[in-house]
Amino acid sequence: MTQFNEQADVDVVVVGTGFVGIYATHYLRDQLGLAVRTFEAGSDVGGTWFWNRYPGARCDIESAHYSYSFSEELQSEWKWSERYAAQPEILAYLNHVADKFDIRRSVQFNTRITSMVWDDAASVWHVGTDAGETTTARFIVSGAGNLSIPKKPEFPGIDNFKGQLISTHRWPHEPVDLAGKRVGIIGTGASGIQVIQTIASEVGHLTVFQRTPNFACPLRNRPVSEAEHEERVKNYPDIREGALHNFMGIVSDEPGESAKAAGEEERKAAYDRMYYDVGGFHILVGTYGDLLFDKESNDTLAEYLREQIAKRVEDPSVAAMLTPHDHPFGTKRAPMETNYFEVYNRDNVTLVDVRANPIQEVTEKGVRVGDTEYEFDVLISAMGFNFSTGALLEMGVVGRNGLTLNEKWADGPETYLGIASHGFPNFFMITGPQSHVALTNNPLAIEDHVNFASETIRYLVDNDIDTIEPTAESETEWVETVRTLADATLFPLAKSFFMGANIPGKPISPLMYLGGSPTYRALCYEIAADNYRGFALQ
Ligand code: N01
Repeated sequence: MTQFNEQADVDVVVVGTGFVGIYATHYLRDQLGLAVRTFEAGSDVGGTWFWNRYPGARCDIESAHYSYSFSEELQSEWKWSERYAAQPEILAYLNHVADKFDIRRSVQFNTRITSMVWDDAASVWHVGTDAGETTTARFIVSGAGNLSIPKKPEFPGIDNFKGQLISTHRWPHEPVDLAGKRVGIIGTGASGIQVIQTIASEVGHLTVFQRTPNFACPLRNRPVSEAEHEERVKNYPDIREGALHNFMGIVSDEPGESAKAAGEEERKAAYDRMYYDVGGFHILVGTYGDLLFDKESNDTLAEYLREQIAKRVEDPSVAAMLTPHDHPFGTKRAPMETNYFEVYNRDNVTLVDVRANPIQEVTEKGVRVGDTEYEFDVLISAMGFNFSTGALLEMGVVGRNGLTLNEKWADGPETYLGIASHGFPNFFMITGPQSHVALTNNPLAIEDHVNFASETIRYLVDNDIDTIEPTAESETEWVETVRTLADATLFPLAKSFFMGANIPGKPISPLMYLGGSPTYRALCYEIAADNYRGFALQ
C-alpha cells in the first residue's frame, strides 16, 4: 500500500462500516492502493443494520436492488431468501462482503470520532476519537449515516421509568422477552410499524401512541424460489441497468403521466394492482409520474389508501384515527407493512391519539396522557432520527479558518451536490444533505457517491493536486436548485424529516435533491468530466 502524503498518517479516514464504509474502504484501499483507516463506533460492521435489530426490522426495497452492484461475483454468489430481506439477513450479507474483501483489517472498531479539524498549513485533517487518539489524513470519506442519530424521547420524567425502556435504533443484542408483557410504543413511522405488526401477537397488551397517522402500504413480501434466484442472477446486468434509469433506483412499471388525467376505472385498476399484487413503493413509482408533484393527482391515491384502511380496520372510530389527512401521500416517507392495520382488530391492542393530547410525562409506571396513566413493563421509543445532518454535526468538524460545520449550517445545510461543503476541503459526505439519497434505493446512491469521491481522489493524486472543495458560488447555486426542485413538489406541505421538521429547532429546508437519481448521476459525471466544474482545485 502506498501513502502519497508524507505529512499524514494515512491518506484517507473512512467513517463507519455500513454500506458506505465497507465499499469505500474496499475501493480506496484495494482499487486505488491508498492507506486507509476506517473508524466504526460499533463492535462490528453493518451500520444501520448492525444497530437496528428490533423485532420485524426489514428493508422495504427489494433485495434484488438493495445490495451492492459493484462486484458481479458478489451479486451472483449471494442468495437472498426473501423478496424483501430482514435485518439479520442484510447484516449477514454485509458480514459476507466484509469477509470477502477483508475489510476488518483496516477498521478500528468501538471507536467514535469526536473531532475532525482541518489543518490548512499541512493540508490534512486531524481526526480525534473517543479513545483519545488522533490520526491525520488527507481525505475524509464519511459514511456516518443519515439515520444514525436518534430523536431522543425527552419527555419529562423519562428517567423515572422503572420498567425497561428500549429504543428501536439500539435494540439489545440479547433477546428481549415481551411475551405476556404490558408494552407501550411511541411512534408509528417505518420502524414503529414494523415493531407493532411483529410483536402484537406476542405481548400481553400493546398500547400504541400515535401522533400522525401514516399512509402505510402493503409490502407483499414472499420467499425467493431457487428458480427466481437463478433468473435474477442471470438478469442482474439488466436489473441494475433498469434501476439506474429509475427515479428511485428500483425497477418498476413505466408510470402513466398523470393520475388526475386517467379515468377513474383505469386508476383504480392501477392502484389495486400495486396495493394487492405487487406491493412496496411500486404504488408510488410504477403508477403515475405526477403523484409527488400535483396535489389533485396525489389526492386520488391518498383517497384510495384511506378507503383501504376503512376496509381493513373493524372499528370505524379506530379506522378514523389511523387515517391520514394532514399530508399528501409520500411527502412523509411511506412505511411499508404486512397486516399492520389488522393489528388494531385485536383485543390486546389499544391506539392512543397523542396529537390532540400529547404525552405529558413518563412516570415510574408508564406514560401519562391527559388524566390517564398507561402502565407498562416495557416502553419502546420509535421516534425517528435527526435525518441527514445529525451525524455530520456530531463529529466536531472544523474547516478552514476555524469555521465549524455547525456554525456554517446553522440555518440549514449548504453543500454542492450533497457531497461537499465550501470551507471543508477534501471532505466527502457520502449521501450527504441535498444529495439524491433520500428518494433513492440507498446502496445505489451510495455507490454513486463512493465512486465519485474515490475517482476524484484518484484524479487529485494523479495530478498532484492538494485540495478540492466547492466554490461558494456553485454551492449557493446548488442550494437554490435543491430548493427550487423541492418547491415544485408537494414535499413542503408535510412536516417531515425530509424537511428537517421532526427535530425541534432544526432549520426547515429540503434535505434531498428531487431531480431523480438518473439526472443527478448524469450531472455528477458531467461535472467531473468538465474538470470538476464548480469545485476549486489547488
Ligand atoms: O422514524 P420516523 P422511523 N410524540 O421519523 C413519532 C428508515 N427505515 O425510525 O410523524 C409522539 O419515520 C413521529 O410522529 P410525527 C426509513 O427511511 C427504513 O420510523 O412526527 N410521537 C413518527 O410517528 C424511515 O423513513 C426501514 O408526528 C412522536 C415516529 O415517531 C426512517 O428510517 C425501516 C414524537 C417517527 O417516525 C425513519 O423511520 C425502518 C413525540 N414527541 C426505518 N416525536 C426500511 O424498511 C416523534 N414521534 C428500509
